[in-house]
Amino acid sequence: MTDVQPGSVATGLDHGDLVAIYEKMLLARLLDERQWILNRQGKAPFVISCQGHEAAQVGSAYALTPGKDWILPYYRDLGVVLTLGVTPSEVMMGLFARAGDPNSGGRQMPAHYGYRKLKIVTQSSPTGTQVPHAVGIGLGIKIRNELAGRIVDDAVAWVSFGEGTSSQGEVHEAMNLAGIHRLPVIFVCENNGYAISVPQRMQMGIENVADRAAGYGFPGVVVDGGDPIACYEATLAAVERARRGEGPTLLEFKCVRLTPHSSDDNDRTYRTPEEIKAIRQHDPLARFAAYLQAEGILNEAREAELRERIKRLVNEATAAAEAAPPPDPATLLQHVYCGDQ
Ligand SMILES: Cc1ncc(C[n+]2csc(CCOP(=O)(O)OP(=O)(O)O)c2C)c(N)n1
Repeated sequence: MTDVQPGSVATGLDHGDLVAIYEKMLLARLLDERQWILNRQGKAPFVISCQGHEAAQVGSAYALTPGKDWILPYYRDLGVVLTLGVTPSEVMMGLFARAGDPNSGGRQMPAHYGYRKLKIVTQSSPTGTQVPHAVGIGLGIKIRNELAGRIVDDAVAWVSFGEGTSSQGEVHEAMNLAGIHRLPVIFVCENNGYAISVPQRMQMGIENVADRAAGYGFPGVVVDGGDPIACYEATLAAVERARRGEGPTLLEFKCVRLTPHSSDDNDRTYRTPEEIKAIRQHDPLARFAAYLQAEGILNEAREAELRERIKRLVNEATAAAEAAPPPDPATLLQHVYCGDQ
C-alpha cells in the first residue's frame, strides 16, 4: 500500500470537513475500543470491529446524503453509521440488546445496523445477502424514474461487504444485474485481506476485487482505504455518476484489520507477531492525525481536547445504554411476521 498525500488534489473539502471526518474516525475508534472492554468484562456478548477501516468508512459515508440515499452496511461499518447520524448511545443500545436500539429494539445481533429514519437497511448474518437487496432498491429507483419519464428520485443505494464475501454467488449475480440495467448502486468492498482466518490468496485468483467490475460492464476503482479523502473522492464520483443515471461503480478500499475478526476469534493462530506489528504501521487514524498536524489543521492541544470530548461521549453512551430497559417480552413477535401489530 502506498502512503498517500491527501489534500494534494482538489477535494472540495475544507478544513472544517477534514476535522469533522477525523472526529468521526476517532469516535468510531474509541467506541469500538470500549466495546472490546465491555466484552472482556462479560457485559457485551459479541464485538466485531471497525478498527483499521475507519478512513474508508467515514470518508465514503461523508459523500452520501443521510435520509436520502439507501445504506446497506455490513457488520464492520460502525464508522459508516456514525457518519450518517446514528448516535453513540444508539449503537450501545444495540450492543446491550436494549429496547432503545433503533435497528430492532434489541433483537438483532450486535453490529447488525439498521435505522428506518436514515434508510439504513437491516442485514442478515449470512454474509452478502445485503448485496441483492441493494440491487433491488436500485431497480426500484430506476423503475420509478422510468414511469415518471424523468429523474424524480436520484437516490443511490450504497452497499458494503468484505473481499471474502465478494466471492459469493449472489454477489456476482447482483452485480451482473446492476450492470445490465445500469442501476444506481455503489458497491463497496472493504478489503482487509482476510475472511476470518482465510487470506485473500485462498479466496480468489486475482489481486483486486475491483478488476471484476469490467466483467459486469461498469467501472471498478482500487482506492487506498487508509486515506479518508481518497475514499470520499472515489465515492463522490460514483455517487454523481449514479445520480446522473449512468449506473453502478465497484469501489475497492484496501484496508487493514487491526483486530481479530471478532471477539470470538484469536488472530494469533493465523497471523505472525511480525504481521500484526506491521499492519499497525497502516493505522488510518494515526496516519490521518499526522497529516492534519503536518498541514497545521490540528495541533496537540486541539487533539487532546477532541479526545476528551469524545471519551465523555463514549462514557455517557455506555452508561445510558447499560441503564436502559430491555425489550418487553410481550413484543416478541412484533415485526417478525406480517400481522396486525
Ligand atoms: C454465507 C456465510 N458464510 C460464512 C459465514 C461466516 N462468516 C462470517 S463473517 C465471515 C468472513 C467474511 O469475510 P470478509 O467478507 O472478507 O469480511 P471481513 O470480516 O474480513 O471484513 C465468515 C466466513 C457467514 N456469516 N455467512
